[in-house]
Amino acid sequence: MTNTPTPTAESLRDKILHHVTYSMGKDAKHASIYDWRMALSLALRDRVVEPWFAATRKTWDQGRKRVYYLSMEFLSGRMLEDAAINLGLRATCRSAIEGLGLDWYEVIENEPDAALGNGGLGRLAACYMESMASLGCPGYGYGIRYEHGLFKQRFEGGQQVETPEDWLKQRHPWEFERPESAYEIGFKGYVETVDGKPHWVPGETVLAEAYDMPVIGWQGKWANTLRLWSAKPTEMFDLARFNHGDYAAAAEPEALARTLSRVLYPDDTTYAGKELRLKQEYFLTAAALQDILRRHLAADLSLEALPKHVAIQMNDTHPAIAGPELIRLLSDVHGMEFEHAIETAVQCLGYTNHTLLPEALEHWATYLMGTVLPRHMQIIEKIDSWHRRNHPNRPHFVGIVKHQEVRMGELAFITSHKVNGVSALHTELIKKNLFPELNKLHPGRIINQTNGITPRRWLRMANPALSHLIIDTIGEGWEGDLDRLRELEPHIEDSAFLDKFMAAKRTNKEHLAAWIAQSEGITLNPDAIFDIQVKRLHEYKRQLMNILQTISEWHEMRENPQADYQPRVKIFGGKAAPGYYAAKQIIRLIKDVAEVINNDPLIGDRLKIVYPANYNVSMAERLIPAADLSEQISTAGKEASGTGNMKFALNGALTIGTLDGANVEIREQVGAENFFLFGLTADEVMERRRDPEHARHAILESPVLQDVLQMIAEGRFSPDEPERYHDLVHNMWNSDYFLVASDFESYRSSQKEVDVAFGDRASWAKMAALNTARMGFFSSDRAIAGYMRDIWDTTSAL
Ligand code: F58
Repeated sequence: MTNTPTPTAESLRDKILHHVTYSMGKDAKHASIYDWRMALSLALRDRVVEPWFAATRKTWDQGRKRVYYLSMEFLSGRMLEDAAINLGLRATCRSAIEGLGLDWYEVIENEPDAALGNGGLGRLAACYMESMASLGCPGYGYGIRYEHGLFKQRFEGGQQVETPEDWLKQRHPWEFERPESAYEIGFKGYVETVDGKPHWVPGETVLAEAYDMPVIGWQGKWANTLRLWSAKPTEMFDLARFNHGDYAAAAEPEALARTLSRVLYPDDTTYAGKELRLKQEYFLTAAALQDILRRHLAADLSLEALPKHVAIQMNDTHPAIAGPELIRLLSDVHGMEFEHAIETAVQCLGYTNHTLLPEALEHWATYLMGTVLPRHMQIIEKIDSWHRRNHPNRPHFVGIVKHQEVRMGELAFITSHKVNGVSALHTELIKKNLFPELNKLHPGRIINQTNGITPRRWLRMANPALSHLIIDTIGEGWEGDLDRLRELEPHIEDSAFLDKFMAAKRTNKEHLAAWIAQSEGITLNPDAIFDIQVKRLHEYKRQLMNILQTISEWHEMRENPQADYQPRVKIFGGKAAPGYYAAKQIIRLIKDVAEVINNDPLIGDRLKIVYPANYNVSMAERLIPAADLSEQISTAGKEASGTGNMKFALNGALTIGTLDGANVEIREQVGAENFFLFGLTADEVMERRRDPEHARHAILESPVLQDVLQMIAEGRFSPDEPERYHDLVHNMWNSDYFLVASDFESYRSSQKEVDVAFGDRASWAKMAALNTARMGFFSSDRAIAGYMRDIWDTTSAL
C-alpha cells in the first residue's frame, strides 16, 4: 500500500538525526535518550501516515461500513517497538539506533506505558484495535485522553502506596491534536418544549477536543484511528473577573472542564456511583456519537442508512448511555420518529459484557441521572415502556428502571442487537444467571466471542527468543495466521527442537532473573520453576490461596529439610484498588511472608517469593515469556474470561487452573494432559455455598491449612504486630466467600503434581511446546473476525 521505499538502517538513521535536529531542536551531541526515543518515534510515525491516509481513502471510496469501538479504557502500553514490528522495521531500527552509538533497550525502555486502563478490559480494547488494523476492518476506537492513567504502585513497609501517573509530562509522539474536531457536550439544565417537541437546554457545557493516534496493523497494510477526547472549557477564563484581580474565580470554568478528563477511575472491581464517573461516560459517548453522525452526514448518507454504514460496540456498560444519546440525536435533533429512532439505534449497537460480579454492575440513581442528563432520563423511561409494550409477557421485575435506579446492563441489552460474553462459560452464565428473562424475550441476541490477544505484541515482540525458534522451524507468517503454530507439532518429537525450545525459555528466565536481581536485590535460581501470578488483586482471583499454599510448602521444607524439593520461585504482580482493604491486606501478607521465607537460611534458593512493584503492560512483557507455570486459580464462575491465561500458554507456560472463564477452552485446545486442573466447578461452587459452614468444614478437613492459618494468626509473618492478620484469618474461618478453603487441598495436590512433572525435563518440554503449538485459537484476529461476522456484519477491506 505504501509507495515509500523500505528504509535501510542508514536512511533511517538520517531520518532520526533529522528529527533530533528539527523536531526536538537538539544538537546530536547533546541529545538525551528521551530526544533519541522521540526522534525514532517520529521517524516511524512518518512511515505510518501514508498507509493511514490510504486506509481512510479506501474506506470512503468504497463506501465501507465503519466500526466504532467505544471504551472508557485503552491499556496500550508502549507503542514504539510495536509499531516497528508491524512495519517490519524492528531490525532496521535497532541497527540505526546502534549505529548512532546508542543502546536499543535503553531507547525502547525510555517510553512510558500508556496506562489508560485498569486491567483486562482495557488491555482487550488495545489488542482489538491492533487486530482490527491487522485484518483491515475499517474502524475507530473512541476513548478519553486521561491526563493521569492508572496510579503507580510502590511498597512501603510491605504496603501498597499509590502515586499519580504522569504520562503526558513528556510529549506524546504518536498523537495528533485536532483542535478543529471539537464538540460541545452538555450536562444538567432542563428540558423545554419547542414547537411541540422536547428540547434539552444544558446548564453546563464543556468542549471535547480530539487527539488522534494511528494504529498500524501487522505488516503495515492498514491503519485505523484511536481518537481520544480531552475536555476543554467552552469559554476561556472570565476576562472581566481576571482584570478585577479575581484570578481564581476567573479560572473556574477551565478548572471545571479539565477535571473531566483528568483521571482514570482506578477501581477495577466495584462500580463507583460517582457523578464525575457518569459525566466522564457521557462525555466520551456524546463526543463519539456527534463525530460518527457528522462523518456519516458529511458523506451525504441518510440517517435511515445508518445501520448499513455504522456499527458501534460498547465495551461493557460504561458507554451504555450511547443508546439514549443516539436516540436523542436521531429524534430530538434530526427529527426521526421516536420508535424508529430506537429501532435504528438497536441495529447499530452491540454490547460486550465483561463481568457477572454484582458489585461491578453499573446502576445509577434516577435522581442523579435525571439531574446530570435530564433528557436522557426521559428517554430511558420511554425505551423501557416501548420494550414493555412490545413484550407484554415481560415479568414485572424485569426492566431498565427499578427501585429508583437505572440498570445499565438492562439498558445496554435492550438497546443492542447483539450482546456478547467473552468466553463460552461466561456466555452461558450470562444467559442463565444475569439476563435469563431478557434472554427468553430475545432468543439469539446473546452470543459468545471468546477473548483473544495479539500475537504480535505477546509473542513476536515480547519473546524474541521463542519467536526466532518458531521462524527457524516453520518460517514467517504465523504472526498473522496463528493457527499455523500447529505446524510445530511434528517437531515436538524431535529432541533437538525441544532443547531449543527450553533454551529459549532459559534465556528469558535469565533475563528476568537479572532484572529482578537489579530491581529487587533478590537472586533467583534459573533452574527453579518460575511460577507466576500477575493480574489485578482481587479476592476472587485468589492470590490468597497461592500464598497460603506457599506457606504450606515452606512449612513442609522446614519440618523435613533433608527431603528432595523442586526449587520454586513464586512471582506475584498486580495492583489493588486504592480503597479495597481486603486486597491490600493480601498484598501485605505476601510481602510479609516473602520477607520471612526469603531470609530463612534453612531454605536457601529452594523457595523464593518476589513481588515487584507497579505491574503494568511492559512488566507483563518481561515476566510472561519467562514463566514455567501460569496461575489461573479464580473461583469457578467468577473470572469472565481472563486474557493473561492466554498470554502465558502461548509463551509455553503450563497452566495450573480452575474450570473458569477461558481456562476451559484453553484446556480443550492444549489438551487436558498438558494442563494442571483442580478445584470445584461453577455448579459445585454454587452448591457448596449452600452450606453456611463450608469454610469451617474445609479447614477442619485440612490439617495443613489449619497449621498455615495458625501461623498467620500467631504473627509468624508479622512479629512486630502479631494481630495484623486476625481479620483475614477470621474471615477465612467464618465467611470465605471465594472458597479458598474448599479448593485448598485440591490446589495443593495439583501443585505437587507440578513438582513431579517438572522433574522430568523432557516430558515438561513437550507439554510446554504443545501449549505454544495449540494456542492459535486465542489470537485476537480470530476474535475480531468473529465480531465482524456475527455482530458488525462487515468484511475486510484488504
Ligand atoms: C475483565 N474485566 C474480566 N473490568 O475480569 C476478565 O475476566 C476479562 O478477561 C477481561 O475483562 C476482558 O474481557 C475488567 O477488566 C474492569 O477493569 C472494569 C473497569 C471499570 C469498573 C468495572 C470493572
